[in-house]
Amino acid sequence: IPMKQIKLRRLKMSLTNPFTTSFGTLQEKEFFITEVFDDEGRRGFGESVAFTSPWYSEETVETNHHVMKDFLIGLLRENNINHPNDVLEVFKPIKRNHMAKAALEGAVWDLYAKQKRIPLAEALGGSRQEIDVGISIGIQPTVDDLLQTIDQHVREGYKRIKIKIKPGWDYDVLKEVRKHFPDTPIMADANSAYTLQDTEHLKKLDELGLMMIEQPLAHDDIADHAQLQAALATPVCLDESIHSLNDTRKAIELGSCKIINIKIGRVGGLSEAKRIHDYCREHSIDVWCGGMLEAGVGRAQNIALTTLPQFVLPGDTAGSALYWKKDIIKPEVTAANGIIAVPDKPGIGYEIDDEALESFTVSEETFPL
Ligand code: OSB
Ligand code: MG
Repeated sequence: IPMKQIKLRRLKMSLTNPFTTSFGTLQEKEFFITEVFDDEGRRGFGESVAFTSPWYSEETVETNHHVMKDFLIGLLRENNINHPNDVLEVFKPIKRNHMAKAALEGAVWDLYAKQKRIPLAEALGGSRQEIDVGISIGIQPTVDDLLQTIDQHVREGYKRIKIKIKPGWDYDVLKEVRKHFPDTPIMADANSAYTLQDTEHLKKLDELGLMMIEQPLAHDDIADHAQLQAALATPVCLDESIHSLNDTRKAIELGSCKIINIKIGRVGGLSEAKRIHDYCREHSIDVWCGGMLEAGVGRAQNIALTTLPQFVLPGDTAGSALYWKKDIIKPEVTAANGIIAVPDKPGIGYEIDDEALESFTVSEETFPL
């Protein structure tokens, strides 16, 4: 893949609503937009998804910057990339730092698809023209606020509602939600807020008919989740615990979960995400595409990935307007009745809004490739 230079652009964007999980509240998003250029003026874009604090995983905006600048870009420069799948191999000497790797790999995928003049979805092997999406609702100040927020999004047509939970904001809240929304597909995400000692308490959730409970136990655990899943009727979905195809295989073999949330950044890029998808398809494990409060580039990648056939459950990639006053892509992502139309233009399929991109840019650096 001919590539001549790469730009790392640091952006700062304010969320329209603060987003609260069991690990903290996010109000501002700082991240990198990566941009690879070829000789013919084509530009491939990627996005880093780590937050400023290592709350979700150990990566941060700063570690993404350090690892891209001091290690990964050099590997891209020194090695031949014939296909975007090669990037994963070329980055192998560097351990983990999956979000940093995915930020660069995504830009290579976009450029590759643009050079081939095909949509990213097609380059990945996906065929859906529409995808179903749900919405993730952060922890709210009161149960009334939560019920009102849910009501609004149910009326907008989102296909399932995900509710963030933590000790003290779980069973009673969800029971109230279920009472008001008896037929709505509802799930809960704990972001690692519990331990096996909470098993009896979590078993109470079984009566609420949740689609799944996401990442109830430690971020670095697979074994305890198997014990918990054996005790629960509610399917366990793993998010934070799954970093690779290997983690996926072990979790499935141990019975640690029945569903997997695939996030491109968490697993080191689109190629690994696709491998995880393929493995889950062979093993009849349902998957869905998670979110990291992405701006438009990350959102577009999530949409392209979700066109693969085993993404049978609605993902977290809601419309741009739920996150940003203004997004960095044209048109912005919109979901009508919980359905997003997959773009048919080359690459990520959305234009970059260069003016918006510029307005959110805090700093930028260019490196030869
Ligand atoms: O656990 O899926 C998560 C947001 C930030 C960090 C972790 C998570 C989330 C979400 C929202 O649930 C995803 C989104 O709407 O992009
Ligand atoms: Mg999660």
